[in-house]
Amino acid sequence: MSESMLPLLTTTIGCIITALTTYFFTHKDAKERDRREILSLQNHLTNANSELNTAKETVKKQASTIPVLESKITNLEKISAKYNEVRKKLSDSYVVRTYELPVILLGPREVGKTSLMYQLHTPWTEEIPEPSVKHKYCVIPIYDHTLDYTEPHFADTSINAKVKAHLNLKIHDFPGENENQEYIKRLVIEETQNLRAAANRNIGVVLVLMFDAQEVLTDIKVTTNKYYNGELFKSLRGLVQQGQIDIDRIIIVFNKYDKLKAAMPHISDNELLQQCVRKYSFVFSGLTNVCNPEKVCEIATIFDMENIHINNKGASVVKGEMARAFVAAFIGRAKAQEHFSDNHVTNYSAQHM
Ligand SMILES: Nc1nc2c(ncn2[C@@H]2O[C@H](COP(=O)(O)OP(=O)(O)OP(=O)(O)O)[C@@H](O)[C@H]2O)c(=O)[nH]1
Ligand SMILES: [Mg+2]
Repeated sequence: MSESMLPLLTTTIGCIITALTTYFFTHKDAKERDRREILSLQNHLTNANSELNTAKETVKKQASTIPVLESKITNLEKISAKYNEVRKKLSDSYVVRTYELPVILLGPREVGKTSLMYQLHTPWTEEIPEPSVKHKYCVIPIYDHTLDYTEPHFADTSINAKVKAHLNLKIHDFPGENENQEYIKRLVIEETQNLRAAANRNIGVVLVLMFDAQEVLTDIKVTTNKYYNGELFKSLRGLVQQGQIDIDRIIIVFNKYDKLKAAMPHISDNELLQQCVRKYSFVFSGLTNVCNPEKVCEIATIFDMENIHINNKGASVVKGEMARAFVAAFIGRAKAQEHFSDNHVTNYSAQHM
């Protein structure tokens, strides 16, 4: 080899070494990258396998709950069908509202207050009432009526049901002594408040003023005078004016008419009734402004329990007079009139008011 070829050879060998070195290092980097990539892929594969296993587990578990869920759905469908049935029945049923009209029987001893209560409450009884010793009351149904509006049903307030009103009389009976009048006064105030709260209609308490018609034949008894000049009657007008009580009807009852008629058989019933009214005019003049005179009526009655089968008069008429205005507040005046006619009473006593 000539000397001139030596640099060429050296250069050539240098190039080869450089190429080999470059190849060696480049190849080494690629291998490292591949190794890292393989490691990363292995990690991904492990994670994916683990996720797959978890998913398989979940699917397995869920598959086992499907029959339970299906059975639950079936049960819920049954309950839903039942609930719909109950809803239908509830909406076809009624909400019952009970309204009570307070009626206060007033009068001195032995005029027949308890006898009237018996005739309204237990007309079949032959028991002779004992003189009363304390306040008693009884409830008498008079009319049932379906109102023309609906109310939420108490069993499910999302359902509206028709309202059936049960109308009752609540009849209060007291011993005929004056010392009961303070209590009666408080009761009338309380009953007025109850009535205003419950019925929300223009209704007031009914007072029944009872007399022993035999007194027409004699002087009025001291006890009768004392009773009707008592505390209650003095304060009635004031209570009405203060708005503490509402009086809707005053029924004047001349009881023991059998005794009066037996003593004056030739005088007409109407004339006897007017004699009674005149006899007690001092009571009626004291009732001015207690209640509208048109709402006052009188009737002669016989409530003798001893001879109830052959000798009784007026209990059902008195009941009708107690009930009419109350029932009218729910079904209207004309309809109430059909059920409780007012042809059997007069109102002569209003002339003295
Ligand atoms: N003959 C007759 N007797 C009657 C009549 N009404 C009631 N009596 C009798 O009169 C008496 C008194 O009747 P009660 O009903 O107890 O009178 P009351 O007003 O409740 O009397 P007290 O409870 O004492 O305040 C009883 O013996 C009754 O049988 C009637 O119309 N005619
Ligand atoms: Mg009594």
